[in-house]
Amino acid sequence: MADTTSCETRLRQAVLNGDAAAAASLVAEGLAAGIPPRTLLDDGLIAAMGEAGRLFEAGEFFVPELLVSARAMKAAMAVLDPRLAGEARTSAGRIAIGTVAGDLHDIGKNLVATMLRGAGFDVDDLGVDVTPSQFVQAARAGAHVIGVSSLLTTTMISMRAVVGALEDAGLRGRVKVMVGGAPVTPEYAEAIGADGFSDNAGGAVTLARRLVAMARPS
Ligand code: B1M
Repeated sequence: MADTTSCETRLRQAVLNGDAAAAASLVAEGLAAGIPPRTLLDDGLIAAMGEAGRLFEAGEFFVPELLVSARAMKAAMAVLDPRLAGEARTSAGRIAIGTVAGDLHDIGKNLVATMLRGAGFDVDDLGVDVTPSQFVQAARAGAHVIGVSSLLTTTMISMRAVVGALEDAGLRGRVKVMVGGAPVTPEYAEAIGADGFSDNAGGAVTLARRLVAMARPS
């Protein structure tokens, strides 16, 4: 009998099972069947990571399970990325993005970077465990916007250090700072002196456009 379970549901399950090959081929199958890339992303991949977090909190998943799920998500993202990125050609501005010092979570940050590239930004991805001085270096290299991601309540405090380091380097007047990540709130962003916050990748693109216009007045 044919499997009538939706592609998004099977994709979610493949990521939770840590089955990278199945996750990648389900994305390809979904795209070929005409399912919009954003549906596969939101209802398949992001939903799976949310469920992995819930299982972790409930004591049903441990770090190894999170790791294999994250690996499956990345394999699926490699297939989805070109379809999310679109075909923008002229540069909308320069953004350096990274995950703060002490924090190794990069799935959300990578997603934001993909969406920014798709919207035409030149993105310098600094990776994970990025120190304040590395963000300063990226600003000196010409970034209009510094994007800082954090997934842990214990590391989000380093976001304040990034803003402080940019101030100390005398760069705060010309570079804007945007922050995001699951524990970050608009109130926290304001309290640390960041210029903007978004809780999702699409919103990050809208915010980046606004911040680049402020950093690079026409
Ligand atoms: Co970790 N982890 N983890 N983990 N992990 C969380 C974050 C946690 C909430 C799980 C839980 O308890 N429910 C919890 C944090 C609790 C807290 O701080 N209050 C946690 C913990 C405790 C830990 C460890 C300490 C576990 C341990 O070792 N005991 C450890 C820390 C390691 C470290 O970083 N030093 C750890 C490790 C890991 C893995 C390595 C196993 C793996 C990460 C793999 C990787 O990223 N390469 C992992 C994972 C996968 C998760 C969960 C399950 C999923 C995170 C994720 O990828 N979400 C997570 C639970 C959860 O979030 N529900 C959890 C999907 C992603 C698309 O969403 O990253 O939120 P997100 O990004 C979104 C938005 O936030 C926003 O846009 C993105 C797209 O919509 N956004 C931005 C993100 N950055 C932005 C930047 C912007 C703008 C928007 O501008 C610059």
